[in-house]
Amino acid sequence: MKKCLTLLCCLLGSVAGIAAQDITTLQKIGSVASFTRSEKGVTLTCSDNSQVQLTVLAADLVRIRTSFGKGIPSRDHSWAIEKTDWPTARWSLLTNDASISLKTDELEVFVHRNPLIIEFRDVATGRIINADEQPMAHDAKGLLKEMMFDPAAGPFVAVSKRLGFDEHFYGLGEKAARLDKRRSSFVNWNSDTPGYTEGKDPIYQTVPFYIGLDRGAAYGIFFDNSYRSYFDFGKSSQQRIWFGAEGGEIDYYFFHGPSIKKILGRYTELTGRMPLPPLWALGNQQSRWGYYPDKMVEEVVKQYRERDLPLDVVHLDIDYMQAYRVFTWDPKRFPDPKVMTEKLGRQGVKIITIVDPGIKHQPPSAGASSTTSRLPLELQDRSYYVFDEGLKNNYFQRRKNGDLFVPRVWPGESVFVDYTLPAARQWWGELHRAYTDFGVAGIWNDMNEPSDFVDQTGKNQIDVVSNDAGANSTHAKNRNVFGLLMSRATYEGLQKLQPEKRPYVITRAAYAGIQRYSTMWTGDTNSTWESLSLNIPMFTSLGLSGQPFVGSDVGGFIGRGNGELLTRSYQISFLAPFCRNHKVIDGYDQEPWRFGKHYEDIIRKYLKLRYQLLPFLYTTLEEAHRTGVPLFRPLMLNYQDDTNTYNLDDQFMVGNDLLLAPIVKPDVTRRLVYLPKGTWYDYWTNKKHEGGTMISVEAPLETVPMFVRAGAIIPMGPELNYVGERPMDPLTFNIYPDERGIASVTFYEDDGLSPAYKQGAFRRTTINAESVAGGYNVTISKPEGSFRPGPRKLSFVIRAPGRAYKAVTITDDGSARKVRIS
Ligand code: MIG
Repeated sequence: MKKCLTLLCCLLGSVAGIAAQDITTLQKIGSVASFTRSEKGVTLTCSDNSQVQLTVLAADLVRIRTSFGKGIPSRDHSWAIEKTDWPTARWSLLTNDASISLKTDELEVFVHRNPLIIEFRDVATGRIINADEQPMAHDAKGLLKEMMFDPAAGPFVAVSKRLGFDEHFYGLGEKAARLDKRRSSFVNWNSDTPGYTEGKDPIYQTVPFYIGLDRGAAYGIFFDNSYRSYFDFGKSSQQRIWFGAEGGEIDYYFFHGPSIKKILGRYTELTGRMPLPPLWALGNQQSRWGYYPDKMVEEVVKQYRERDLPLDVVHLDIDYMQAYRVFTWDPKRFPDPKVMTEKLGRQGVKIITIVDPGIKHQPPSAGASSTTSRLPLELQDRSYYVFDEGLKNNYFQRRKNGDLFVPRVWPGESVFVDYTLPAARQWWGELHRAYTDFGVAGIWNDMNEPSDFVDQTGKNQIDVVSNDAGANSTHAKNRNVFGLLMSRATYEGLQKLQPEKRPYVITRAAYAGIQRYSTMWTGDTNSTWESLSLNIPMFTSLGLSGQPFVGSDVGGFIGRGNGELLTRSYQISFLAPFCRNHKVIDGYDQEPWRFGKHYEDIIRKYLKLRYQLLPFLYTTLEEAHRTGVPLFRPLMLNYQDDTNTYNLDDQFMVGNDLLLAPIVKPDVTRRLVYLPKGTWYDYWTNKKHEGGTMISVEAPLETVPMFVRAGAIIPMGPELNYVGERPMDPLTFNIYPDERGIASVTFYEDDGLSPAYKQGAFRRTTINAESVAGGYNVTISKPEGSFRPGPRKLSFVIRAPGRAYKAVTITDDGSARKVRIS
């Protein structure tokens, strides 16, 4: 039997390229010979001269760093980490001949000396939360050389953990996979994978962070290693899960829960949180590979306005550039971009331009040189300022032998910037003047895996060296952080060019920590039901990996969709942070009206609802910014004790209060919906349902099953066709009382545009409703923060079935108020 399994693994391995590694054959770390104690932890020295450093960063956060056969290097650098200065947390040390134990107020790290096995125990319950299944190991003999991208960058390092019989796994960033990652395995190697389907792995991003959930208690592990990495959550073994990488250190952070929300809070404290994007970024967005010339963009906007469809943003794909030269405009297609953005601006529409990392490789012809982005066509062909400047300043990536690295991307032969160089990042950031000067509102970073048409595996880049904060390391280490650093350069550039505005960046590739700089979308999906069904598990998994601002091409990118697919797609994305319809250049058109009025009318209903829900969405997004808990949630995040939710990934929640059960199959107009314990209101009918069970719900094409948690108050604004069309007035508070007749909300607002919210220019208002004497008393507390929205009307509506209550409207003057509804 065992033989069969091994054989099967080998067969699978040759296809998947991963299961074949048998990490049990790797050389295990020696036993603990001695240790030293420091203020923040201990360093173990092992019988084979390896060292392990255990550092207490907080009561619920411990870092494990291991170096095989030598001492821990003094260099300690990561592009992912934001916070390094942790105040010393209380911890104690207990040692004897057999073990060394570090104990914080929450977590005990218990180290068996021989063999060296690390266990994490919950101090409150004494339970082992997580334990090594075998000692940490490395490939001292080069057994895995064959499968490594760059054997010279190795050796392979691996950590092996015991697999719980009923343990579930979540997170791991962007994977074309289901919510619960149990019994599957993954590779992280940022890759351009157009038309990916479920199971395709890796795809664009690397976030080596996961959450384990065992018997209701969660922990987190962030393996901060940017080499090609592997996570096997019990696919190749029933006893063990393991993670490893093709080089670098074992360097991981262990987060103690037991609450997942708490873990996300810590993880995003460590790797940074999402700054608030401009409010208009929550508006509806429309894109198309091939929106040119300017007249076509204007026509799209005209159609949106004439058809009364809300729209905030149009994206310009690669065709706006002059022969794919980044930071230029094609003067024939877009003769006057500033006039265009102003014209669209008057209709409430903003422009976002795509920016690829590939800079056209174009040595200047004799005599020609310029530093403007708007040379006439003939002159740009002779001299391209971006190439000239980058070359002169030595900002471009080079091979080990000193040659420029020349990949092939959209401009043909190209060069890439070494974004690990601070000066190069700054230069790249400032180049965005070519857009901000013309009124462009945000930047879309594509192709930053980085994609290379010569070879998508990265082999063509194997000897490309990046400065890497002085380490001068090769592609094996830097590929997975390329997108992160490009986005960072973009974000910091926009911040510098327009300090009064919040930057808005979208990226395809990323590494952990990306949320500090950029939002993301899930790349080149298909216009198929299969692809659509991945939306929910992918958005929720990204949220569980620190990335709250996510979305997918509405309607799907590649292939021909239809009205039903597009409509169902909007019924998910109208509540995703990033709501953008996008289509490949040679695909059938899929703007909301393309399949006829019937579908267009339904889509309009959802887009209008999204805009009305902006106060609710923004409040929930601010929570993500402040706490790391995402807007778009799997049910298990809100109901961690409910095992029914552990692999439920065709439903989602927005914040704590809205629950949706979309249709992701054709020709289906009814479905089962799981409602967790508590009372739920059908959003469309106000009908009440008792939760803790499955219900069967009608879902004709015009209706996505949508429920509100009893106890919630959902703030909604007026109908809008774009953000800022008119003030958020009136604000309507829809009250959904729970069994005790109580409901509440803490509502957030700010100017939606500037970074002033960081200095307290926001308003946070708590509203409580309580059933008293046949009516409701509503208390509006005195708002927090210095933002003054100006006078507006507040309406309070009780959404309970049965007896009709009269809505009450007051004029808000920012003071504490009491309202009676009878
Ligand atoms: O090689 O810019 O994912 O959204 O439309 C394809 C053209 C390059 C891939 C992106 C897609 C975009 C397309 N790009």
